[in-house]
Amino acid sequence: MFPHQQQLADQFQQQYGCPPVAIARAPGRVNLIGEHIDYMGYGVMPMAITQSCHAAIAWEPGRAGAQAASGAGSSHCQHTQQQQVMRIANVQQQLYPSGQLELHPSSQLAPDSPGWFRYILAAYKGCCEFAGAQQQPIPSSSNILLLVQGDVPPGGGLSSSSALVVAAALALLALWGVPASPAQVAELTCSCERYVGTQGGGMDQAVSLMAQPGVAMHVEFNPVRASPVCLPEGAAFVVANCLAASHKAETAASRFNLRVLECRLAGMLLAKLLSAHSTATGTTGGSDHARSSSSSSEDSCRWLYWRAVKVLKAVEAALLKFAAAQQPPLAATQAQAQLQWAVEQLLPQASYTLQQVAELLGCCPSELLALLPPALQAAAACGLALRLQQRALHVFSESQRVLQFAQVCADASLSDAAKLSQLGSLMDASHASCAGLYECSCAELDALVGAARAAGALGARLTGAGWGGCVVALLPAAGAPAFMQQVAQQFYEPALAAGKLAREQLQACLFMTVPAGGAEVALQ
Ligand code: ADP
Ligand code: NG1
Ligand code: MG
Repeated sequence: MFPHQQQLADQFQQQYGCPPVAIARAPGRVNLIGEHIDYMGYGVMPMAITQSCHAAIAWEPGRAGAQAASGAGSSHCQHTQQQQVMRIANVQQQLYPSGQLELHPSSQLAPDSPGWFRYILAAYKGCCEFAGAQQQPIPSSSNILLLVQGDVPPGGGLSSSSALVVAAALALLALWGVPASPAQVAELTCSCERYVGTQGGGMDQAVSLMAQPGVAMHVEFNPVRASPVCLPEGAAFVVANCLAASHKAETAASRFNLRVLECRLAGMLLAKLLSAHSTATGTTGGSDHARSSSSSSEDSCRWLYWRAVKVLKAVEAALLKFAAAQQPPLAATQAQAQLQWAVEQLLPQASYTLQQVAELLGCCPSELLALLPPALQAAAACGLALRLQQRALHVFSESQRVLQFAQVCADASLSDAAKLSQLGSLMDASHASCAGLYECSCAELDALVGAARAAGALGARLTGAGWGGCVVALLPAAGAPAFMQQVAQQFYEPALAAGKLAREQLQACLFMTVPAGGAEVALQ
């Protein structure tokens, strides 16, 4: 039995007058390093936290027993009688009002629905798609009852949203009796959370599902997988909330999606420019036309066709080849320096307009937009300056830092103290890159990172998407209590004195965390 399970079962009984069939628990996460690179195909290094979201579920009694609509060949639920609905309530009724959702895979949220229902609807749609693809029947003749309870701070960069989506999806699949592996649920919830708006990369859902207690997880993608990384003895991680909330999905044209767009366009442009360059110099071979007749050496560059580029990871190998082929040969031999050099050569402007990107790609803006999903089209429609070089430089360097972080953790020749110090430096460098190149920090986060370093952190950085939310700081375990006291005094006392924070909220804003286990489902 996991914490809150019995309590939630009792609350469910009280709310709906029947017991739940299943209760799912999905944890939030803190990302140690690897920010804004999952959606560009690169691995990241999060760990689960104990704060979780729980979803208790049952069929509503009193209607004919659930019948299996055939999901075979179709992901659509069938409705023979009345419209099937899901009745939804939250233990925190004041914050998250109750209501109901009409259940149909193509249903839209009614305008007066509570905002948090977007995540439940997304989970439902994702589960319908998954069951349909698996030719699994979706029972649809009874209404569904759902009760949610969660203690992951919302808008804090600790993935309260994905904890909710994962818990809801696990509960639904359990109710329907549709089997799915953690990796399958990770893929389906990553895709379906995009219905809410943000075009994320899958880190949050994957670690929530696949985390193991006591270790960080190196999460990689395509296909999604997670391997444990042992952290050095004596490492302590403290999470601190900067008190500015970061709600990434508020608008379709969010800051988050603008970053995804910038990275996607940087990848397309790098592929196009590399193709042009290689045609001229013969270094990588092939234009972006007539691929079907290409020779075998050109075959290896087939993915360079710019229209097909979705992630910067796909461009990295060609960039390295480009840098290595320059005359005179580069002095810097390190992959990271070569990458940086190549990006600076190929994307020299401080910023680009969509029109300029389209011109460089040899198409018109509308043709370019047509290649993007609607959420990225909406981001492009804002007409903001596109800082392609800076975003690409962040992604390439941050992905290297993730690998270095894993290498330091695994290096048996290093003492634990040396490991801690090197990990701290990598975390500091990550924050500098997020703040400078990626511009996803904010004044409050920078002040808190500063306060953490002044209080003895070996490294500190924003965690999650940024623009508010939390900082994660690395400390030698023995120093953690004094650190927390000093940060509380320096950062939170002024907020307490000004009445911006109640003393009982402090514990949720500043806490030490250890790697927790992943999601679980209890059938009642
Ligand atoms: P983050 O994932 O960083 O916490 P998001 O902006 O992505 O921030 O998600 C926060 C949103 O998730 C909230 O505004 C709310 O709609 C939803 N949410 C989070 N926790 C809960 C909860 N316990 N109950 C209901 N909705 C929740
Ligand atoms: P948070 O901070 O939990 O919203 C988001 C994305 C991640 C990742 C990080 C930045 C979603 C659901 N989550 O996390 O995939 O891109 O930002 O590293 O979109
Ligand atoms: Mg989120």
